[in-house]
Amino acid sequence: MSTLKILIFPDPRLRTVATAVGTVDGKITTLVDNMLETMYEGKGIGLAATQVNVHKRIIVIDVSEEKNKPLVLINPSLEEIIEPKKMPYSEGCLSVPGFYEELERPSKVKIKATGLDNKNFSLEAEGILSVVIQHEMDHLDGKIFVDYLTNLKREIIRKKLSKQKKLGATS
Ligand code: GNR
Ligand code: NI
Repeated sequence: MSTLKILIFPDPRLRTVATAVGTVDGKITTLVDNMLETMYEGKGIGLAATQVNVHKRIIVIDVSEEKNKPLVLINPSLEEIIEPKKMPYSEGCLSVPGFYEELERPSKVKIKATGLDNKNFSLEAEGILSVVIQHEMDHLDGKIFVDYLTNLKREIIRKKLSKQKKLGATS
């Protein structure tokens, strides 16, 4: 296993719309292993392939306390918004390091996806899992949580991260 480099906002490659995975093969399972290692190393609770510059519809998530319940979603799609009532949650992103902002998303959703075994399944998610799934599915469509903020807030974040990159800052 190895860790992968995470693209940082405003990298334009984060705007790529990912394409569907055909069948899950060894190449995909290796990528998933490396995405999980990258997510755990970054202390993240989710990671989309887009963030590691692979533009395929693959998401890994682990919202467990013990960090031992990886969830892999291949070609995820939203089936139903079960509870549209918005849930406020302070979101962060490994591609937007150091910035957290409260967003509101539907609190309960039903999604379908393919697993590593190539089988389709449905999943009802609420609470933080619902939030993270929606955050990750946005990445696959080239969308980042800062897109929901005011232009002013997004510009401030963009300028700070661009300056850090120029200075070669590590955090
Ligand atoms: O680690 C992460 N934490 C998080 C917190 C609130 C809402 C969404 C997230 S996902 C984020 C990891 C990440 O960037 N996934 O794309
Ligand atoms: Ni993110």
